[in-house]
Formats: sequence, structure tokens, C-alpha cells
Amino acid sequence: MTDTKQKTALYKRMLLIRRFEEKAAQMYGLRKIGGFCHLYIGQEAVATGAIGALDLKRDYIVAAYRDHGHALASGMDPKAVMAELYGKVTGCSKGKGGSMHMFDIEKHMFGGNGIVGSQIPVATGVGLKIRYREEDGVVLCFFGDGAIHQGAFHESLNLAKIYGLPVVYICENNQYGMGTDFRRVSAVDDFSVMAASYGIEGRQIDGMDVITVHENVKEIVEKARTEHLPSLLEIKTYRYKGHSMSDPAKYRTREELEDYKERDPILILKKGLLEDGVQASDLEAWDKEAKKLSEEAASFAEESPEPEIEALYSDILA
Ligand SMILES: Cc1ncc(C[n+]2csc(CCOP(=O)(O)OP(=O)(O)O)c2C)c(N)n1
Repeated sequence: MTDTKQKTALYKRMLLIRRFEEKAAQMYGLRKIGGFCHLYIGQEAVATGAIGALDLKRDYIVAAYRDHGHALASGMDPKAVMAELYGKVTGCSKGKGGSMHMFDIEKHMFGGNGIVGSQIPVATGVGLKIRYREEDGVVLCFFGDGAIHQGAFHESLNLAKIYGLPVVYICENNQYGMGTDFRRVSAVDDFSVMAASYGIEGRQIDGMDVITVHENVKEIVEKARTEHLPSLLEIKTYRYKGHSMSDPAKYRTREELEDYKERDPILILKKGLLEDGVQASDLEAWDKEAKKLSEEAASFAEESPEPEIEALYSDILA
């Protein structure tokens, strides 16, 4: 059972992600942020609930390019995340990665990957390192519905099963891969059934309810940790904004969007907290705090210097 204290922590995290993303969108509009930028608004319950089930001293996160939410859910400093969006030297990747390359070695947040599906074998490799060194960590690997039909996904699940790797593969099904409805390109509507092909556990989970996400992931992480069992979770969610900043999202109806907004993850938990006896004034204060942290992150990014031109030649690995 998730108690009120834990629910409060999850609520604050989701609020921070929401307010941070709204600030990032505003700053993108003002051209303070350039390049690709994929917002996570609507999907907050997935990263928050799942990552909240980890012990990041020994567990790991590997994500796709829609990664600001995962970075903040890992406990990364919002200032370092915002500065990375601004391309400033104080950013978590020294301003060289931008939106798709959030990374923090201390928080075990291993990115942020721009190539669709590329993070799946990377996460599998981290799982292999855990087994090889006889550690007791678990890897959460996040990817979208657009990545699940990649060969790398199927090869990774097969390998994870035969080597007994502690990897939880999480498909964040937000219904669309860019402008493509997942049902148009998928042989099955329920991705969790794919787990059966590799003899591992599969679950389909409501991703608009952070408590449901949190409790399911907690349970499955324990199995991965103690029994070295990989698994596949399809977490059903929805992105409120376009694929990226330039997408007017004309491929879906206004009604569909409004329907999901009525099941907003922050609103659902707000209701739960009020039922638990939390004061409305506390909820308001936490929202103000999330806004303040996002404002401060933007000011910090604004005031930070650009990388030196010589930085082009450092941190080059290939
Ligand atoms: C290998 C590869 N193919 C195509 C692209 C272009 N691309 C960028 S995002 C995207 C859609 C991915 O959708 P999904 O995995 O569902 O993630 P979401 O954007 O919904 O979070 C595509 C096709 C890419 N980055 N990498």
C-alpha cells in the first residue's frame, strides 16, 4: 500500500515535471531553447510512479528522447536539466546534448537516446553488467509504442530471458508514434501479450494513475531483483502536446484530448490526497513551490555561460 507520505512525494514530483515542462515550452516559444524538444506533459505518472519504485544507489534508468520527466523523476537538479535545454555549459551534458540527452551518472540516469529503440539494447547491456558483477540492481528501460516493433526490442527480450537479466522493459504507449496511431502499425493492440513470446511476465497498466504504476512497478522490480526475471510492462498513457514543438497534432480529435485531460494524473492524485485528509492549502503551496523551482531553473539557465568553442573537441569518443 502506498501511504499518504509516499503519495505526497509522488504528487510533488509530478507537479514539478508539469510546471517545468510548461516553463520549457514558454522558453522555447521565446527562442531561448532551440533544436528538438519533446514535452512529457500528460505522461508524468509513468516516469514518476516507476522511477519512484527504484533505489537509485543500485538501480538504473535508460530512457528515450522524451526524457525531461525521467530526468526530474530521478532527482536530477532542475537547473541542470533546464541549462541543458538552453545548451549552456552548466547543463547536465555540458550543453552539448540538449533535450534528448539528459544524463546523470550519480543518479544512474543513463540517458536520453535520440535513435528510436536504441536504448533497449543499451539497457539490456546494463542488465548484463549487473549479472556479470553479481550486483543486485535493476534496470528500468523506457521506450515508446513506436519503438516496440524494432528488431532490437525482440533481440533484447530474448537475450534478457536466456541470461536472466534484471531489466524491466516499459513501453510508454502514448498512442502515437509522431502522427501514427499505434493501432495502424501494430499486429496487436495489447503489447503486454508480446512478453509471452519470450517466456517472461507481461502486464498492461493504466498510466494515468500514478499509484497503480508505482505499485505494479514496485512488485515487478522486486521480482527482477531477487529472481533475476525480466518483464515487459505496457503502460497506457497520453501526451497532451504534439510530438515535438512544431507538431500541431491534427491527427487526433479535440474530444480525445479532452477525454484524457479529464483523467489527468495530477488531478486523480489530488483527489486522492484530499480524500486522505490533506489540506487544499498544502496542495496549493506545493504547486507554487514547483513553479518557483521551474522559474529558478530558467533564470539559472539564462545566466549560465555558453560552452567555449574549444569544447567542440572535448568528450569526443569516436
Ligand atoms: C531509428 C529511428 N527511426 C526514426 C526516427 C524518427 N522518429 C523520431 S521520434 C519517432 C516516433 C517514435 O514514437 P514513440 O516511440 O512512440 O515515442 P513517443 O514520441 O511517442 O514518445 C520517429 C519515427 C528516429 N529518431 N530513429
